[in-house]
Amino acid sequence: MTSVEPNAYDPQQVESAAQQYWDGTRAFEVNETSDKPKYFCLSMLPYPSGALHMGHVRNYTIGDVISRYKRMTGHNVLQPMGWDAFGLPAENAAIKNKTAPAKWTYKNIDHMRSQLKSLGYAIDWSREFATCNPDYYVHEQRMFTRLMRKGLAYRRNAVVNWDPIDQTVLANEQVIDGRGWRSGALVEKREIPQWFLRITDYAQELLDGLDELDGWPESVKTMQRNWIGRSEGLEIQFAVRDAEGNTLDPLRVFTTRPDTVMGVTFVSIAGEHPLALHAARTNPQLAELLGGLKQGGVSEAELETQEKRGMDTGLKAIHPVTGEQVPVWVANFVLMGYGTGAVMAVPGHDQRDNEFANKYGLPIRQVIALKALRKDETAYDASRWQDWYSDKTRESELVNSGEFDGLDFQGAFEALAERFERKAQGQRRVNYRLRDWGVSRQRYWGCPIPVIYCDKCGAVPVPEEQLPVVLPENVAFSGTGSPIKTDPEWRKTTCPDCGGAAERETDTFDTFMESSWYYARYTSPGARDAVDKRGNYWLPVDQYIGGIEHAILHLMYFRFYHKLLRDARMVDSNEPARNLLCQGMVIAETYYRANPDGSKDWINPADVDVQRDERGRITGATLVADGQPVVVGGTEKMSKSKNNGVDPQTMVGKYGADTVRLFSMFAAPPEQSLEWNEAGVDGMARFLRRLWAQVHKHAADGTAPALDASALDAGQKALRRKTHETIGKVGDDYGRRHSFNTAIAAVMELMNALAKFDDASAQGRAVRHEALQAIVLMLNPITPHASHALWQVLGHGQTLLEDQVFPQADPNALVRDALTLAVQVNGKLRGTIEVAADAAREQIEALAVAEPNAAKFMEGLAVRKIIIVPGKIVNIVVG
Ligand code: ANZ
Ligand code: ZN
Repeated sequence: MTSVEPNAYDPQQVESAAQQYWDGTRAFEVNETSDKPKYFCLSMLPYPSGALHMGHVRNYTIGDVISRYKRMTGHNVLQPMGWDAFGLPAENAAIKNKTAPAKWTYKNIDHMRSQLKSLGYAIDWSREFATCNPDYYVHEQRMFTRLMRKGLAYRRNAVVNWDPIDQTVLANEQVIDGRGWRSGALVEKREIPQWFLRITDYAQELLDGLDELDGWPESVKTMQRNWIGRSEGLEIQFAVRDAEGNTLDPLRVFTTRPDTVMGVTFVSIAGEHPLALHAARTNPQLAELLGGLKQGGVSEAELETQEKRGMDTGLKAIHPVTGEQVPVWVANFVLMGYGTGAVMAVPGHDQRDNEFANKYGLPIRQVIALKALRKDETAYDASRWQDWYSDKTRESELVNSGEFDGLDFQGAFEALAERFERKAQGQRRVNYRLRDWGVSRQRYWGCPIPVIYCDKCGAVPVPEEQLPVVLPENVAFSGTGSPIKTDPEWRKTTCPDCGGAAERETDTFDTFMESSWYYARYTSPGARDAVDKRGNYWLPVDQYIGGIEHAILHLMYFRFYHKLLRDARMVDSNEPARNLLCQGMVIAETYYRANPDGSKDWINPADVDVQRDERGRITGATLVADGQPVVVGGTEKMSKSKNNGVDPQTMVGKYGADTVRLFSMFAAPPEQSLEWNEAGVDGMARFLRRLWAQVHKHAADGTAPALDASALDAGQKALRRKTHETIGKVGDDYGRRHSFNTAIAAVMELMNALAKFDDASAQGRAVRHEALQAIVLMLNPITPHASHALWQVLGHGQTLLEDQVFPQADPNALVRDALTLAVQVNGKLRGTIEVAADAAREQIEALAVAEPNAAKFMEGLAVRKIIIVPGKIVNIVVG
């Protein structure tokens, strides 16, 4: 691009010069010897999918702004980056492109690294790693073998969601309407041996720890609390008899509502419950039902919504209080993995039991009455069971419950707990919804689970000196089976205990394993163990930034792993991150053309010309290629499926990184959705060009004279006050409020004031110089390249702006020497007056009564009293 103006803003040139300087001086490499306070600013690491998307740009720009700001305010800032490099997409790409997953992954990493570098993030690249590297995953393998020895890693059979097409186990979140999220295949339940980490041992600590995380969003903490799902209740025993009257093993139920025990009219058990299996041996119909229940997903949401199904087992349970015999039913909504896999059914007061009882004609009995309802509603109406459903917040009492009648929830809970404990029929119990973490995956592209199976010795952890168990990278990958499962050689090994022939585990870890401790590895590059003493210097993370979609699983595992590191004496702290910011989505307009069959061809915003009305609203759009209209489909999260992604690389190429960064920080507060619109991007580019021109124009007049604060006239003082007010606001917006859009808006306002300030006097130039320097420094966290260049234009040598002190508001500059007071007549606003800040009372009174508009309203009336609210109002009382 040629330009006529010699000093035109050329982002490409400006950005590569700044980046070269940072690289050449290793500006963002940090160590632990600094005497400044440390600050660890961490953004969630990307999956190397192939190209950065706008969500990444937003996430990493927020992190970068905070990092640079913190460094400018005197902190030793670590901002690292790495790659969450294992995972399914690499396998899918390998099948499609016939390349090894490793090769595809490394190629993507190289490309995305250069994309990140083009955005100019202040990253300490010397600490970069990819989690698929054995130097990285050896540490989680070692951790796992230690956990095995401590009994915190164990193997058991577990029912899993099995995708028959992808040949893999799916997480509950990957089952959508009973089908595999990727393949669309009907998901089957399968039981296979798998490795688990005993996260449930930490359930209470994970729950309690949330109370101390003041810097985490309430919404995330609530989601975590619900996921842990602590409930207090009783485990109660029911004796069981079969149809012939033989006594079987008793069954245990878990209930949070022992107060409803007198309303139990049957017992429901899970299809996998031992009693169900026992009964099915002699009942082919039941056996068939149990087979059918294996179909479909295992998630709770799914169980909640699916049609209630069940069957009488023919077994009878003996009511622990009344001795009455109640039937035992298999019910599809009872989970084997929660509580005891058996529920005392109270159809009078529980929704699921109620639906079930209605469907199968089982008796319904009222045992709770709401005090508020009793006066006018006397007869219990089963169809209105919810009116009688009691929660702990509504005052209720027991009815039809014999000796327990009249007790409230708490009273009944205590009385029944005491009774069952005394008779050894039950005890108090705390249950968590949180399940142990199943870490086995039947996939190739993951970290090998370091276990050896020996016929004599069983499952033996791979000895530490034999780690890492390396995943072969140079493999042919067809998609039918993992290369390490199909290779007869890879698994062959000898038993570390007895030296006999043995086989390796061929499952790999869930990729959440790698992302649950990567933050710690950044602190200790090259350490022989996962973390060394540098970990305690940097940890906990001061600011963590990432997407809300990770609010539950990732953040739970991240907190859990930190506690494992602590218990392995590798870190001192209890929690991995003090502050958490979850950025909102990046959304964009969608465009499409409908096909005759109703399907839609989604068209990328880059290929569309948009028409807008005078208020900027979209009125129509046409396809650039043919000039014909397309349908405007509304804003949606940027995604492949709606083809509304805007490529960051294209934007950086067109406008420069600083403009892209500026727009993504200006267009919305960080937690809210950000709508990408190119008109807005254009506006940011214009703003930067204006700043560029102003600084150059100012510099062209030569070195500015020194500022003499005592020699300023009113206009100069006003501009200087504006400068320092802006400094105060921007510092607070960056540091405390993380409100970057308002910080930018304040700088823009200052720019506008500056544009109107045409004072060529010596002090005028000095005041302008101070304002421009402040603007360049204040914008530096957001537009670091332009700031780097403009700082030199303002007469400084090439330097690292992060080591300049962030501007501080001068309190003297903030003092106003003139005040504006409102003038009221009998309490009604009639005008304003300007007075000196130190004006005497008589002066103010004289100016107020002389105010022309106020004088009109006082005509012919006597002044009775003048009330002055200092700095604000003068009220003249007349009558
Ligand atoms: C009787 C009762 C009466 C119940 C009533 C509720 C309301 P939370 O709070 O989630 O812990 N339950 C227990 N184990 C279950 C399982 N494996 N599958 C499905 N449901 C199960 O829920 C505890 C309640 O969920 C328990 O209290 C039990 O039903 C049911 F008016 O017992 B309740
Ligand atoms: Zn052995």
